[in-house]
Amino acid sequence: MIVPAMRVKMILPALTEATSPMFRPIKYSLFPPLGLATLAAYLDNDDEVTLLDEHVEKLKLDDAPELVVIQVYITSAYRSYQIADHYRRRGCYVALGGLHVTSLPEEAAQHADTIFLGPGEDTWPQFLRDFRAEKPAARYASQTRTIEALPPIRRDLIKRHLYLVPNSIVVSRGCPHVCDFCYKEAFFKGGRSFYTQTVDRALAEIDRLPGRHLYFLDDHLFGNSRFARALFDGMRGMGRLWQAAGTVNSILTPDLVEKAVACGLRSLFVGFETTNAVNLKEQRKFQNLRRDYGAAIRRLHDLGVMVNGSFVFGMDEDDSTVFDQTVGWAIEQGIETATFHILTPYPSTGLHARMKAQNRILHSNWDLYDTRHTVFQPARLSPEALEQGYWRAYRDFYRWGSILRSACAKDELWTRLRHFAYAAGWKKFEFLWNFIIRTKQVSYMLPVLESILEEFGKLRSPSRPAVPPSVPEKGTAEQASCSQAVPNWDRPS
Ligand code: B12
Ligand code: SF4
Repeated sequence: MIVPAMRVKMILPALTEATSPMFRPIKYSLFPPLGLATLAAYLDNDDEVTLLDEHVEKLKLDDAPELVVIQVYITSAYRSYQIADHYRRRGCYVALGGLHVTSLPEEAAQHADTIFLGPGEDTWPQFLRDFRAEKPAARYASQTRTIEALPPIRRDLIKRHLYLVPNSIVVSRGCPHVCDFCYKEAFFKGGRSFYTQTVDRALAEIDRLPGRHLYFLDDHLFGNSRFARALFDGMRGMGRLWQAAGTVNSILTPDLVEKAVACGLRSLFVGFETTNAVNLKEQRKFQNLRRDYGAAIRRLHDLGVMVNGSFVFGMDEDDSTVFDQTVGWAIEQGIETATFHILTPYPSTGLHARMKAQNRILHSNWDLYDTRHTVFQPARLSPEALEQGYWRAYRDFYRWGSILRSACAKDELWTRLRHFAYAAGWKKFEFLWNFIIRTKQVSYMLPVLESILEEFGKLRSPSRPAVPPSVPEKGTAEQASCSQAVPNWDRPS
């Protein structure tokens, strides 16, 4: 049978803020749409495919491709549905997939011809076969979980010049842990929820990426330490500089971070989430977390790795003191950049079920499920106080005086200066980033980022004895990893 070539339009819609004509935060120009570029690899060579990311470009919606593919996040759900409805009215076939579709399939199905639940590596090729044979199903749910035979991602479709970090990469899916508030369990329901590429294929993918800088977007790159060690060994000598997310436990595991540093790790996103032991116990029975966290930070700093700490406000133990306490602690520890979040119960998570059972969900306006708005009734704070405290935390952490104090936690003058310049560069010059994005110059900033990462690696301080690795008790710091967070290094929210 001759299968006709198709016109396929793949869209990553943006949330409203990302398209604002007034001000565009740099975080929306960081990473390209990797998920859609992964799916595009399954299309035929003669299919005509376009990949559009509304975070960085204006969408033209006056065409009528045979197939429209939309990736739906919670914060872009309404926008996604609007685009989907538009194309369906034009007679196009619309496929919706992604995290929010998986969480709320019935809602998404009202706007699609076909919906996809879970990762797309097994269902998408199956759908394409069915679609070409003119018998597509209305719903596909992923069951076979593997990325071992992933075809090379269609990076040629990515407009690299529009991103600060065009070389984002994932070499695993999911995570071995099961935190209550995380999207992960819901998304991977019905199959494996943590799996990796083969080391050889991961190295080949890295090799295909131009330039030096990489950002691993894996939920937990260190989650399978055997895989991680082999990957880091293989990356030695490749001349890469890279950033990623990791857990406190993986930082404290003997020899793992050293191997990562030896092949170019220069900055790590660490999900501390809270410094309150009761909060953590409520989630996963944590103990002695302050000591472990401090040791993890010192260990990274001693190895020349910058820390982006992630914190979540609004857990049940949090009262009005949590903001000052957290910010004070982060400054004291000399954390370079911090990302704060308001606890957000995403639909289908354990946290959402608990909040719903307690009648604490305030509304279901998905636009506001962006970790900057309070969408549930906190236990010891009013919703307004939680939001105010969240914004104050950002202001306080990034005050000139705070940056200076935090930089002074470093031993040497030069490392202090570098800390100061790096933290200030992200947060104090947002107007400049806005200008750079608007004038489409963002890719010119990559060499600046690379040189900062490179220099910081050289600046590891030999004057202080290195913090020895230690494995914390099982169930202490391990679960505090990425949480609600997007692992970028500074996330001015
Ligand atoms: C990179 C990233 C970003 C980047 C860019 C997003 C991008 N370019 O894709 C930036 C910085 C812009 C960002 C911003 C935000 N993000 Co974000 N981000 C991520 C992160 C870390 C990685 C995404 C990724 O590339 N994954 C790798 C690829 C291969 O997987 P994938 O994209 O999921 O695609 C696969 C499947 O989903 C599926 N699939 C997806 N679409 C479709 C469509 C079809 C038809 C099919 C068949 C399959 C399919 O198949 C793909 C291949 O398996 C994820 C965490 C995560 N692990 O997903 C959070 C995550 C997606 N972000 C999240 C959030 C909350 C946000 C913010 C609201 C944070 C904030 N406070 O500002 C904003 C706003 C997002 C928005 N635009 O609406 C949440 C989303 C929760 C939810 N239920 O939607 C996540 C899950 C983080 C978390 N742990 O909670 N984010
Ligand atoms: S929050 Fe992080 S550590 Fe916990 S399950 Fe999710 S991805 Fe894993």
